[in-house]
Amino acid sequence: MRFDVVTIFPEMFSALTQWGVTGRACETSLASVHLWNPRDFCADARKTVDDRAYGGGPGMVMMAKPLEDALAQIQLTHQSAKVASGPVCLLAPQGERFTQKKAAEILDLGNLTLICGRYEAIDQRFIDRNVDFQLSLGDFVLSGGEIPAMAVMDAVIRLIPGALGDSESAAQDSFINGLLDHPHYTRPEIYENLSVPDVLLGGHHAKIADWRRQKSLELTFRLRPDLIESARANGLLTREDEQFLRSL
Ligand code: 9D3
Repeated sequence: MRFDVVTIFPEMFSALTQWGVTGRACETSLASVHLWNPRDFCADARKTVDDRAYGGGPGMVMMAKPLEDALAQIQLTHQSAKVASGPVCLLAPQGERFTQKKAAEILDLGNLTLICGRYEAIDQRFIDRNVDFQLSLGDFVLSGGEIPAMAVMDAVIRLIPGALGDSESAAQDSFINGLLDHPHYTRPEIYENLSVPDVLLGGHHAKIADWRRQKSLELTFRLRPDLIESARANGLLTREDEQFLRSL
């Protein structure tokens, strides 16, 4: 999976490329992250990438030209390597909500260009001419698109076959099966007078699996009833699951 990222803060991306699962995927070339700074594509000595908004109002607007010149360079690079350059995604509050399903769809694309906005906004003409789709992390205000871009890449990189070790991939099942995860415990057996549920200490694997499934169902039912609805609609609930849910 190849990502090309347009950002005026390329240094931020070491959080993704240097650490943990995503760092290892970059090191082993399962993923690559190429960073492009629109300031490097400015004609003027001041390296201006923003200007005041036509019509007035507070806040600056990112200019179309430096962004478009960065994009042109990305597309040239892909052309020379004889690879398709893939769609262009803008991270923006007005985008569609990013989900696990969209992470899987992006993985299928094989490569993606991500545009990170800063300041108040991006010139609409850049968006109209170049952006194929827009993604948002949700209804809260961040300072720019860099952290959302990293969140998207993290979610996608984890889906690359071989990116997770065996112990890590087990931990993925939970969202894939559409339910919240069950509670987890580790040593010591008693912590501050609180003990680990007996069933987990017994070594009876079928009973443990049943307990975990029920805890998943119960937590999801109480905290995210909407996920129970979609799990049901997607045929992910067994007759035993339905029977247990009726008992709650
Ligand atoms: C307070 C400024 N807002 C005016 C009503 C507009 C605005 C512009 C730029 C709000 C946020 C941003 C920067 N955010 C992103 O670029 C962003 C984002 C977000 O803020 N929340 C959730 N997902 C995303 S994806 C990109």
